[in-house]
Amino acid sequence: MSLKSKFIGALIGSAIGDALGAPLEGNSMEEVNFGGDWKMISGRYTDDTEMMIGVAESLIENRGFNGADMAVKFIQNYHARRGYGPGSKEALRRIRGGESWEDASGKLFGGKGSYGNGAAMRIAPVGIFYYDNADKLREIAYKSSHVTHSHELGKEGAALQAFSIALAVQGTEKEAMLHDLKEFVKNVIYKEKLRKIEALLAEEADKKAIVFELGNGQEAFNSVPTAIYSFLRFDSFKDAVVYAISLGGDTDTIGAMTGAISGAYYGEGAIPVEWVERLEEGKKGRSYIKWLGEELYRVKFFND
Ligand code: AR6
Ligand code: MG
Repeated sequence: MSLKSKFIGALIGSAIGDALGAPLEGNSMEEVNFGGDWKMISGRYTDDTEMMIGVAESLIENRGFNGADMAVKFIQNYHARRGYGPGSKEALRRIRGGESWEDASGKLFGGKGSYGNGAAMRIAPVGIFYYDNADKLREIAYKSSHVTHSHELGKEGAALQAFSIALAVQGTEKEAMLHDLKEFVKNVIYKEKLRKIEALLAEEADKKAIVFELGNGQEAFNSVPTAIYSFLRFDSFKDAVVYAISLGGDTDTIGAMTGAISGAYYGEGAIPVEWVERLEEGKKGRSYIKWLGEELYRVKFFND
């Protein structure tokens, strides 16, 4: 499968998971009770995709990372109705008010910074653009997180999600992926979650156990591991994303993360057409998101 199809698959996959999960956000696992075929209800994406678009635009325009510009992209693209987390909203408000992108995020949550999943949910462009350089990927994952999320756990969650996408682009065998992720990750909370993923895969655990052990919440450490698990457990884009959303909780974001890894692994062609066709179109809709994937590919390999 072509690398280009993987680049596009990661971005479209992320948006699809977001739009599929969005109408169910905040429902418990029991409430997300679905039967038969999974339908995309409105096709509208949320803040996850709006911010992912900003990350991609900034990487393309700057041929790499530029924090001040990335902050500007987030602010320009911002629509309150997309449902931003309170931390991200506050960081962007501060930057718009004149604080530097280096300083703003550190003021949140009593000076601890956010460990919400908002940095990891938008990281797909970093995962594909730096898929062949783990050190650079970590550096840019941390820096791009820092615009809104300065807590170590928020940054490490974004780096872990980005590296999962990178391994998926590389076509790493699923059996080898957990090993590589464990080697990569630095924080003990994530190390422990990866150990749990391994144990849960071995025992084909039920959904209750997954939610209990891995989480389905708005914190990066309660969502990134769940997305990795959902990807690893199934053999198709569709099954992985439907499963991730069926766990309830932060469905749009865990859907987006699972969709990004799965899209990078299986490629654009593996994403159900009926979902892609339902994804919103318009100025920054599905055609634009696909174009961003093509541009990231062009900038990376042809540098023009
Ligand atoms: N201390 C306590 N709670 C925290 C901390 C902290 N240091 N950091 C985060 N939280 P936020 P996001 C909790 O607000 O990550 C949207 O629906 C706190 O409850 O930075 O950008 C997206 O689609 C906080 O409100 O937002 C995502 O699903 C929450 O984590 C979701 O929101 C999220 O952190 C996350 O967006
Ligand atoms: Mg959202």
